[in-house]
Amino acid sequence: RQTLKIGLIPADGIGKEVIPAAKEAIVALGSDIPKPQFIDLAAGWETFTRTGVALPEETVQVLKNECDCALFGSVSSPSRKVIGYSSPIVALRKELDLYANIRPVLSQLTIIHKSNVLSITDGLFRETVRGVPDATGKYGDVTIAEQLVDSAVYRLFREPEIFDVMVAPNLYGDILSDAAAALVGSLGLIPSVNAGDNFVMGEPVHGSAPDIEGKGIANPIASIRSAALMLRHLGYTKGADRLDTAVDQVVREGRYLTPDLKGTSTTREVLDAVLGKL
Ligand code: NAD
Ligand code: K
Ligand code: MN
Repeated sequence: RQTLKIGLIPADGIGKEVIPAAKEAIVALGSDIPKPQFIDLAAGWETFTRTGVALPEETVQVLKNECDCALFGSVSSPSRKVIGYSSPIVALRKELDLYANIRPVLSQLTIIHKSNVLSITDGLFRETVRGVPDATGKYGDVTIAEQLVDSAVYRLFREPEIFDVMVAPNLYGDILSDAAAALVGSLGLIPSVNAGDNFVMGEPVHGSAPDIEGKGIANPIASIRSAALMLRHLGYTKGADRLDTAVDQVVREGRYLTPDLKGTSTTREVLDAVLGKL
């Protein structure tokens, strides 16, 4: 591959601030990845108010036919029912067959040394996960355990080290991953990828953060890490490692942190610190 075509869908709110930051970090990787070519694509609440559709057909077609991968920011979905509106991120996951949303929550402190899989007892979901391993309850060196969702939140806060990997249906995973983000310091740190067999889309776990929108203080790290996850998924390990290492160094040094991590730096300053490490 000579070029890497990356669809950029910042969507709403701080998505417009953190996705451009991730773009700069990708550009800084130079020859460690194929030459990136970015394609700006529309989606979200603002797009809906402007055009009447939250996910324009053009966005879907360009992603399907022209892009190797994509980065999605965050949508400001209204809490009330708005006729004609439905969440574009949910629609995109369906359109691109991105059946898994993978959300690694790492803390600089916990050493992971054993694999557990949490399965919520949701009938089909549970049985499907249970159906994967052999009769010994093992799959390779993965041991499968179960925990009900309410007590899972309780145990996640009391003894987070007992969990290595949690698999859960959308709603439970969504709640547990925001809770896990609090444990490690901030939602602004946590990346995800929406992955299928044919496409991958990086996306910070957080939303459009209307409370800090436009202030230039959104933490760009979740988006930079989402770019790293996306690159790793495509096999560009060196580029992904460089992004992760640069971010780790900046967080560990603690000199340039946004207010969600009790720092006083701006998005730009944190990004510049990361670019400096790259
Ligand atoms: P949120 O994730 O936007 O914000 C929760 C809190 O975390 C806020 O205090 C916010 O300031 C803080 N925060 C989040 N990201 C941050 C960052 N990068 N840097 C610093 N602080 C950060 O959740 P919310 O307030 O419940 O939702 C706001 C909007 O986002 C809603 O319209 C919701 O529908 C939407 N949303 C979209 C997605 C998505 O696009 N997949 C995900 C979650 C929420
Ligand atoms: K998001
Ligand atoms: Mn969420």
